[in-house]
Amino acid sequence: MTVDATSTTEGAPGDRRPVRYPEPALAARAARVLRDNDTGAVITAAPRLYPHMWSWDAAFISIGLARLDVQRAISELQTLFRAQWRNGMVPHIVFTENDAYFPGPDRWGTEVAHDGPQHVRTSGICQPPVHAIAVQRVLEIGRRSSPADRADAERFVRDIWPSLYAWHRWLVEYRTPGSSGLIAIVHGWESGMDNSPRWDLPYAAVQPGTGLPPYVRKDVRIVGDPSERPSDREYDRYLWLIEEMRRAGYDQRKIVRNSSFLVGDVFITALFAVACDVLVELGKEFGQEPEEIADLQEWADNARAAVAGSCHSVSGLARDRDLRANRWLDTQTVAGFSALLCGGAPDEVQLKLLSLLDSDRWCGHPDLLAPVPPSVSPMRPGFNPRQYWRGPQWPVVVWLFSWAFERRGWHERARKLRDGGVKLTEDGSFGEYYEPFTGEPLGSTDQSWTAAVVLDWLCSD
Ligand code: 2M8
Repeated sequence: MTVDATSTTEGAPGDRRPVRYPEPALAARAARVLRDNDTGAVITAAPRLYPHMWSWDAAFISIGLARLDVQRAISELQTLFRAQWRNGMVPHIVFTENDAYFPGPDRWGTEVAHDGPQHVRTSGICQPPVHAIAVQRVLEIGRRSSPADRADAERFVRDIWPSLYAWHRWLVEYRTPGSSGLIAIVHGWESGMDNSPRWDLPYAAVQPGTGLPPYVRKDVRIVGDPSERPSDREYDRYLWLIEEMRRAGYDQRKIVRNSSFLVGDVFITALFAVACDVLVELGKEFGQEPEEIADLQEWADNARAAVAGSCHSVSGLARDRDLRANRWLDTQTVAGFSALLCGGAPDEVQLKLLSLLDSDRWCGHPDLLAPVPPSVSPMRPGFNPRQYWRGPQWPVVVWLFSWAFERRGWHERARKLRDGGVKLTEDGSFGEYYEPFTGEPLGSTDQSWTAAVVLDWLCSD
């Protein structure tokens, strides 16, 4: 693609966006965001709001980076996996020296853990397991790039495969309690969808104790409108859960047994299923241990069955399960479409989900700027077009569905999501998330994962 970093298109009168970049200029801007957010050691999730490496952000970032520099994409994933805990967990944050983010490494205090890495400071929870998906994408891009990139990418896959296996194994060994088969999270931050209404009921049961050390938030000083961010009451709960884990020495068995929050996460479970499929494919190609490949096959089947088993008998929507209160959580969010990511639900359920996704309750809502799924249906009470994970659209979520649909052979659907994702982001600001009716970028701008998925879309055939 020819890259023209300067050209823009002014919106016509009545357009909801004042400026639109043609694709080559948009790609050039996305590349610049990734370069500017590069500290030399890591690419931060965002320049001011998130000045560290986040686990699932790093996976998406590596996909975008591979379009620019395969070696740099590989090193980003290697940096993340160097911080992998000895028990297999890939931590949700790998901290840089920057102290502009709260809660930072001192608040997490993961030094008390037996399994943490020695050379680097990390948080003590995880995030969605999308890394195998990123590794496969980097491989595909590397193979099409040059003989040297091909060789590097293949060596990288061979080397990182056992670490990916260990990460998946950790999720099965430590995080599949209960009979639902869903992978459980012990903090809403593990879901990646921090204060989604999915977690309102389980969080309501979290009572911050009197021992919660005082704190000062930094995020609300950085975002333009603090009311878009989670409330202080929500932060008390987030921090209380960290306090519980710190007191448990980050011992996973104790945490899963006792923490105030334990929820089977259907979106993570669906991503896990499909990431296991990807690892099986890579494992077979690169001659990994047959027993480990068989484990992954079994884990994928179990996870897929758990997602199918969570689907509501009438709506078909997949549901999370509150494992403390033993109840299904019926909140209707984009995670309800999880069965479309990994397959496995009966055909009639999947058809129902596809027609719901197309309907005016979701992507077909007449007022959306771009026909891609918002985090919550615009028709649901509680939908808020500006509030964090309670209504806006996230380009990375769109990327995941478009990637999964392509993989499932639904090329036209995948293309529509890709086109919608580009339309959403064509103002060139690379927002963290977008107001679905006006397309206003919200949260951070120059968010690395947004730039990365846009680059991938623009460079795809
Ligand atoms: C958001 O999460 C962090 C906590 O992990 C925060 O709000 O401070 C989420 O959107 C999460 O999914 C994302 O990985 C992270 C960095 O982009 O920001």
